[in-house]
Amino acid sequence: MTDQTTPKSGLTRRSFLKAAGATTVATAAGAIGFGGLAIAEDYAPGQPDEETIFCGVCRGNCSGTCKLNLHVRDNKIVKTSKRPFNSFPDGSIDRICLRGLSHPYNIYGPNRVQYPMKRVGERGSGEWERISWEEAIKYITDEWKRIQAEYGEQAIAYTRGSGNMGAISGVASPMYNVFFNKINASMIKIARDQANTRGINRVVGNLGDWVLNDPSDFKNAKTLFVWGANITDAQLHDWHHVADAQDAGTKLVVIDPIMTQLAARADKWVPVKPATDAALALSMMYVMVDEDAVNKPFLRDHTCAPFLVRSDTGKFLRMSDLGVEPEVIEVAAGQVSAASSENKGAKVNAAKTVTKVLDHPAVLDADGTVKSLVEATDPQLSGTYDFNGVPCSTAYDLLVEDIMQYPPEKAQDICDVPAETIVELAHLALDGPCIHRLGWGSNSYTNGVHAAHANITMAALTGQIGYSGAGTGVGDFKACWGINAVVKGMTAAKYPMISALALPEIMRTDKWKGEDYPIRSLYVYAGNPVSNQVNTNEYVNDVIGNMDLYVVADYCFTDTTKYADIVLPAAHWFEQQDLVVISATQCFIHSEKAIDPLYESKSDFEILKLLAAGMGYPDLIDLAEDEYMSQVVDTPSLTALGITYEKIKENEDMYWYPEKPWIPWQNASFRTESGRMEFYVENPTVQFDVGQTFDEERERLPRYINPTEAYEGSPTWDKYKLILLSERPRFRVHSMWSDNAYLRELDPEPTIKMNPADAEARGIADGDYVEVYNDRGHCVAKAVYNNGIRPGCMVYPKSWQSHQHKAGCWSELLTSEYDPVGVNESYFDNLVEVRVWNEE
Ligand SMILES: Nc1nc2c(c(=O)[nH]1)N[C@H]1C(S)=C(S)[C@@H](COP(=O)(O)OP(=O)(O)OC[C@H]3O[C@@H](n4cnc5c(=O)[nH]c(N)nc54)[C@H](O)[C@@H]3O)O[C@H]1N2
Ligand SMILES: Nc1nc2c(c(=O)[nH]1)N[C@H]1C(S)=C(S)[C@@H](COP(=O)(O)OP(=O)(O)OC[C@H]3O[C@@H](n4cnc5c(=O)[nH]c(N)nc54)[C@H](O)[C@@H]3O)O[C@H]1N2
Ligand code: SF4
Ligand SMILES: [Mo]
Repeated sequence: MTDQTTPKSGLTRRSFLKAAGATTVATAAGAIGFGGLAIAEDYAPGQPDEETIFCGVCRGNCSGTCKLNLHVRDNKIVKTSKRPFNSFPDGSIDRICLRGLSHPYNIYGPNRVQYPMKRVGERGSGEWERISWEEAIKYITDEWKRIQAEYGEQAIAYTRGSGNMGAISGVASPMYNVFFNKINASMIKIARDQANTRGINRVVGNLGDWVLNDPSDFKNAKTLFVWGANITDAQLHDWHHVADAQDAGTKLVVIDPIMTQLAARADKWVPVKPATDAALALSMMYVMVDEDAVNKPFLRDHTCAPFLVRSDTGKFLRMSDLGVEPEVIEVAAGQVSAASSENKGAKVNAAKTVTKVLDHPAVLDADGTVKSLVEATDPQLSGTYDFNGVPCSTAYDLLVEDIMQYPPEKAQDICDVPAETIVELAHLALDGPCIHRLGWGSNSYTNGVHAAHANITMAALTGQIGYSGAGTGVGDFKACWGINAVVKGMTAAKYPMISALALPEIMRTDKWKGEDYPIRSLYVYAGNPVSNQVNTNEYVNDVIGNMDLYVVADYCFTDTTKYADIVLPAAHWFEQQDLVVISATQCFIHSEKAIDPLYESKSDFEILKLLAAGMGYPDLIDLAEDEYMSQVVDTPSLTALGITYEKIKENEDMYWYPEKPWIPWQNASFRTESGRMEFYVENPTVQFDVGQTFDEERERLPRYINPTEAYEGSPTWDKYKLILLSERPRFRVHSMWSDNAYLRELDPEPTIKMNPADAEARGIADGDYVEVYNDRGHCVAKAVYNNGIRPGCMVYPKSWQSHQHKAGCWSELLTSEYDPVGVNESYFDNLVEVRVWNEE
């Protein structure tokens, strides 16, 4: 048996290649990998007969899903290069980034998990022994059987990260549900990227999670507002659309507390105080209302503005309240998008027609009488009505009452944006068409739902939504609709999904929502929760620490594999075929298998089959990959669009929609009950049920509320005075590429960006190693002076692995508090302090 430990230090490419020669002698398995890299180094073009090129899709969570040429020589991937999209013959989305170019290192580098391993040292020590696949599967499934017999079937849980956008082995794969539903395991759902979705979808309805005009439409906007997104780095693949728009005359306004590279390119940069976007948007709306510049016809015809609201229940006054029987009609069920908050996984579209009860809202007509919305000729935006002693106001009046609390002079103090700037922004937003592109800035605080709610409400006031150049939304991923996620052998899940945010408490108490609910094993794939979830120490101690068996399937070593009892070697993306159904390109894309899985790795699809057999279901997953994918794609709705699995394979990529670019909410047709923008939320619901309570009244309209920690005067303000933000670095996608030595030459070590004033006040010089700390943990990194960071904030490029820090890790510092409605991890809602690091 051979021992293998996590590589401790990054190597430069030169030293790596030198070392490679020595290592090839030492391990036979290593020889395959290092040989590949040596060829990458020696590769000279001009020998086409020796090279085969495969079509690959780069499919991590940057969401770019760029098509890549995989150049294979002698059964090794020696190079990657960009590959044209057939759906866009103008070449407009052909692209590749440094990460895409450096895949060979991820595939052949020393960080690859090569064979199944069982932990021999302490959890977290990174010491394992090599075992065979048979031993690994037997060990896991014997333990699972024991655990289920002892604690109940729910005690086995599984969770996915965002590591692979594929539908066969990735996060959009229905195959995990085929297996884990069969054994009635609990699904733990990651809790991220959903607060702004909640805030938006509760106003416009659900058309998928991240819905906005295709970025190629940016150029049709007069102004592009970017709120808390760092497109040059985090949507590198979309940056060219922004640059094209600027060339075409679109004004770029970036609202971000820090001078990002995007902000540096903007016509206007608005360094808003963190977590105050809702107040800024409400104040812009104040200006619009105050100047009587709102789009009244749009408000009347396409929003809930004229609906009367009962002051006693907070609900709309309905015609049934006035004694009119509701109408009952049959309607065709809408399609459901592939991109959902369920981890970017696939959703199902089951029923063909549904029965709808139409209890129309009551409105005030021009003649002063109350009528059904469908009968009134000119529903009034303002007015009151006395319903048997219950005062009712229009939804618009209630919104305006809220908005009137935020005159620019007051918002200026909250947001630290000058009142004149707020007025200027309001005027720009009125002078449409405008696109408001929201990122995950405001989403990362416990008040994030309201920031998005406020922003989409602004679109109700301007009417700029649903046509070319006009829209508001997140719009990073795109939904490919119409897929089917129920494949052969899949049974319904027995237990509801559990939010990852509820897991620590469940593990501490063995209870969920007051009932006994012990969990003893977690299977993690395509994710690195120790690095990417909040509050690492809580996760490691309470979640992993209370597990009997923690299994991680990954293709490389990570902070999470370090704590695994069993590590399973997954195949890299290019060692298997897959199908992409969620993508920034809005294309279905097929990724070919270019080489066989290296070492003893297996695709997750194959791993699932082994696990199923081990649990007594050898025939559960009995179709070939292609047959399952045909079940996913060959649905009536996609066939009607001319999209079939066979055609996707033939064309490599197919745009999912008949027209380009796709623009959501066309003809102001929304997916709410009324078909209108319901900025007044009659029935607020939570993103995820964790047995929580929430304040319904607060959720009805967009409000500005304090975040949990990241504000002056918060409960921890006496001890900690710096807000800790993170950014997605262009050198990694989350933790992926962390140990890629090619990229480490450009970006060698963890850093923290500080405003010099904050640094000097603490005696910190540019380049000092500093310790960032709070009550939850600490982290050591190199301080980098940066005048573009808002004083009072610090920013770290995220997801360095713990072995790359001198001590600690960034996620240790992050709060696990969450808003009961958004149930979202709040990555930026943290206060910290910083001091010079003293090695001892
Ligand atoms: N290279 C790379 N690309 C990625 C990823 C990656 O890891 N690496 N991850 C992908 C994933 S999963 C996601 S979810 C997306 C995220 O995409 P983005 O949201 O674009 O990513 P961030 O870098 O977090 O950018 C958030 C920005 O919000 C700003 N901000 C912080 N607080 C506030 C605030 O209160 N208000 C406003 N207006 N702005 C604020 C921050 O300064 C930062 O510039 O990126 C995707 N793309
Ligand atoms: N501080 C801070 N933390 C954050 C955020 C933040 O803004 N700030 N953002 C959060 C957000 S929005 C997100 S989406 C998360 C992302 O968090 P994660 O989903 O954990 O992201 P990755 O680090 O990309 O982890 C993916 C893992 O999957 C592995 N992998 C890739 N392909 C495969 C495969 O085919 N099979 C298997 N078995 N494994 C594979 C990769 O090697 C990698 O280890 O991070 C969150 N964490
Ligand atoms: S990492 Fe993202 S932007 Fe870069 S090549 Fe891959 S998909 Fe494209
Ligand atoms: Mo994300």
